[in-house]
Amino acid sequence: MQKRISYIHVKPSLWKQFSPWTLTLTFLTSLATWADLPASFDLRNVNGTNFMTAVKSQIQGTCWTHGTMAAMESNMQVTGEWKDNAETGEPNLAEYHLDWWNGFNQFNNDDLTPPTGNGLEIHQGGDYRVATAYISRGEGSVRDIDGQSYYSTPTRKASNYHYYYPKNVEWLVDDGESSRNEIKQTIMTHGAIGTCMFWDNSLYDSSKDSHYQPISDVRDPNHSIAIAGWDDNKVTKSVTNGAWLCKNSWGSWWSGDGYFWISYDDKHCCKHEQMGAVSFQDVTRQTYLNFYYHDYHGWRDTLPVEKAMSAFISKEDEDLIAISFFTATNDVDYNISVYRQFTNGLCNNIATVQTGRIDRTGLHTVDFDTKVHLLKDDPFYIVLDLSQGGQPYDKTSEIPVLLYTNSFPQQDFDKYLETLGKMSYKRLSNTIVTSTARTNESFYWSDTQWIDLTTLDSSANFCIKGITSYPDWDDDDMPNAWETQFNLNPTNSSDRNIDNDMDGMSNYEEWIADTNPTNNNSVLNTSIDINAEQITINFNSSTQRLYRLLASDNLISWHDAPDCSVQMGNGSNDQIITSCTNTTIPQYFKLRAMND
Ligand SMILES: [Ca+2]
Ligand SMILES: [Ca+2]
Ligand SMILES: [Ca+2]
Ligand SMILES: [Ca+2]
Repeated sequence: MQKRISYIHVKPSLWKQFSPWTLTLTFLTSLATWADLPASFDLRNVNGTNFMTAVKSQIQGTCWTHGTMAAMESNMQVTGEWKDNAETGEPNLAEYHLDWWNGFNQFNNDDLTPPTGNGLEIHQGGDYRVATAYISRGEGSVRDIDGQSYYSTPTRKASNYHYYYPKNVEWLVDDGESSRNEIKQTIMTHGAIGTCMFWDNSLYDSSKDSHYQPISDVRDPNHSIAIAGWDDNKVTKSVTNGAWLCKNSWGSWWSGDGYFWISYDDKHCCKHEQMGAVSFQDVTRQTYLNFYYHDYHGWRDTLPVEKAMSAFISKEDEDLIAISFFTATNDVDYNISVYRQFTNGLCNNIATVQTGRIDRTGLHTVDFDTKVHLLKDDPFYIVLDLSQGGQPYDKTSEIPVLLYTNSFPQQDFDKYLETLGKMSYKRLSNTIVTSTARTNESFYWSDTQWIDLTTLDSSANFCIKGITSYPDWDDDDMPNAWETQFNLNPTNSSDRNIDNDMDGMSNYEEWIADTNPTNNNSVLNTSIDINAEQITINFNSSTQRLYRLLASDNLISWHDAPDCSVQMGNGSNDQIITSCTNTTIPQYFKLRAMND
């Protein structure tokens, strides 16, 4: 279900006069517009606000799940998305749900029949592309309280899980000062980013809390961490100063506070193309209906063609509202077309077109301006035209893994592998993961016709995903099911702004507030109680809605009312209390009900 917002004003007769309050809002985006980047920056203290979550302590080779969630959690600290969804405490996502259900391991791979037995060893590594494949399928991320379990398998999905989905995952690379500045800017705007390194005790200088692997060292990355800031003057073992501040997952006691530094000159940190600097952005509470895809393992390789197509069949009545895809390079113009027919090798009966430009390599979710209404069993064909870089696709492939464990942090890595009965790091790092494709799923355009991708590689599928919501056929923002329930017309939008039961709220407003549009006793009612210390807004709420109290002294700019955060409705007589008091300047409040 899409988030929709309605402003429901406290009745004018209840507006009261109060003095302004002192409200300190820290918006990181204001920092990000600085022309000059600061010489040092630490997300743990941005003008007194901490945008990093607690340091975790990983079990076995799950560093990459911790690097991923550290970045996603930090993004929600910056945007406020976690709080805006009435979640409690700091953002906390389930690393081990990703560990178990990423689909690349011997425990589960949906592309195998049966789905067990081959691929990565469970708990023994993965990387950001593995994490992004899992996320882009809509399988995660789930909250810590939903699916965090290392020793026993967490339930794969449940109706009470809350899913958090990064609409964009960007891959950056530091190949000079300007790109390094871009990475810094990205950290300031979007929070911590995932990175990688080759951990070896000999490369770590405990006296300076810093790591440096020279370019000449040939060893591949074996550990994942998250970058939380930088210091241009930090002294490391490299000849030039400057280092990234990194959050590790070896406990908050490790190195004093769980954080350490990696030199700007390090071989892999911010340099490795797939794992060096991965930014998980626009993390949102995910309430889509279905994800349609054939690329279960996401981006494994790139085909040098511009135009690709994926064919799907709708599972139920629904609306196609967005697609996700990968771009394999920066600065790509895209053209998405959705068709309803594919006959004689050509697409026809076009349903929608969406065009735009993507700045950076990575996963991108594009919302449609015009959604596509689908009936159960309707075929639909998504054509994606990318101006450059080729088309990312999934195929049976070798997976490099970020693996280092802290179980024996003082122990040499090879010795650690011996304890697991492994021959060498190299053997573990070269694991083939099987992908499966069928004919009539993915096609590429060759001069004058569409060619089935399986003719090139029998395991290959393009990375094109269709994303749907509950159907709203007349585009009046009230879903079919709700309109039908209350005898409204799901194929006529003129009932949107009508007030059928004449209770002062339009049918659409009743949908937003989850009240009954055919009963004038069912309406969002508010009242206000004032005393010297606080103001209480009383209202009747729905357990299916979130509520936010906003305040203003001029009716133009609105802020969260002091000491108030978004809260879930309790389903009956509810209240929000604010500390805003006194009577010299007028204060206005409005209660916002949110359908989420
Ligand atoms: Ca409708
Ligand atoms: Ca309607
Ligand atoms: Ca009404
Ligand atoms: Ca009503």
